[in-house]
Amino acid sequence: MDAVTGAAKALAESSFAVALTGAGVSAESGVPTFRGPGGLWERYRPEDLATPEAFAKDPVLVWRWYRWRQEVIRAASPNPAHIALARLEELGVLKAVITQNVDGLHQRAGSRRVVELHGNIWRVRCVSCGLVEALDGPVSEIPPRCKRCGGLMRPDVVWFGEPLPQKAWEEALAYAGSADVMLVVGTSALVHPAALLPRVAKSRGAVLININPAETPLDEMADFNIRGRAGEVLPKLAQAVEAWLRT
Ligand code: BV8
Ligand code: ZN
Repeated sequence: MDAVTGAAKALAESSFAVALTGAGVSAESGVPTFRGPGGLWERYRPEDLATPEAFAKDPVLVWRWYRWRQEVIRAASPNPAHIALARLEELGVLKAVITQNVDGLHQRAGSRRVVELHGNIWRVRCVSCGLVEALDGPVSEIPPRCKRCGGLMRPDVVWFGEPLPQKAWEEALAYAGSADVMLVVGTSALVHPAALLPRVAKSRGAVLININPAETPLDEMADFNIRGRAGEVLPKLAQAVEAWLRT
């Protein structure tokens, strides 16, 4: 039995499957991964821009990077990978998508239960009074100012060196601890603590399915390693799950 069929059978027979996604799921929507080609931003390492220190030093530079990403993401649409994950939730197979991505594309594809570990690029937060606001497009002024106290607004995302939102992390841990199948897609599994979640699931006996065109540290612990792009593999996987469910 090939990996896709085996993975589909495991998903179809699961009672609590969850997904963990990384930037690779949005790559085929044209949203560059952190380490992918980024034009102007190739000069900077994400660890140098997505940090509180970088923001304190040069909020305008950091905001220019985020506004550029907001423009890219606004022009992007969910790709077949996002849509297949929403379909697996609709089939009652996938209980939740835990994502490291901040682009909101899972929600736009129709996924309802999405845990955002690293926040969302379409929200801003005041560094002084904590006011959180939803954006309906890229920020117009740089840096945006708080309408309540005039303080500096930052992207409401988790930067390197910052703790993850308590509620999101606890939900993600609970899902990983209850899963009997975890579908890991498009993540290099380098960023912590998100990278711990597949290990938590595996330690509780979950079947681990890993979809990535490249090798990752998860390969040796995954039950199914499917080498491929999310936009190609996930629609096939969702179709195969539907076929199993009909048998
Ligand atoms: C914290 C939001 C402590 C912002 C992001 C040394 C060892 C271990 C850990 C550390 C260490 N030094 C420092 C740390 C901690 C650090 C960390 O893990 N660093 C890494 C780099 C080693 N972590 C943190 O700082 C975290 N916080 O630890 O706080 C603490 C605790 C309590 C109290 C105070 C402090 C916070 C981490 C969150 C950072 N924010 N994003 C924003 O988006 O702007 S992380 C960001 O990078 C993304 O969210 C993503 O998750 C991550 C990785 O980026 P990418 O590599 O692009 O994406 P991904 O990993 O998903 O890889 C792309 C994959 O897709 C590749 O595998 C590729 O093969 C694949 N792919 C490509 N195309 C496709 C595809 N797959 C499928 N289909 C395709 N078509
Ligand atoms: Zn404020």
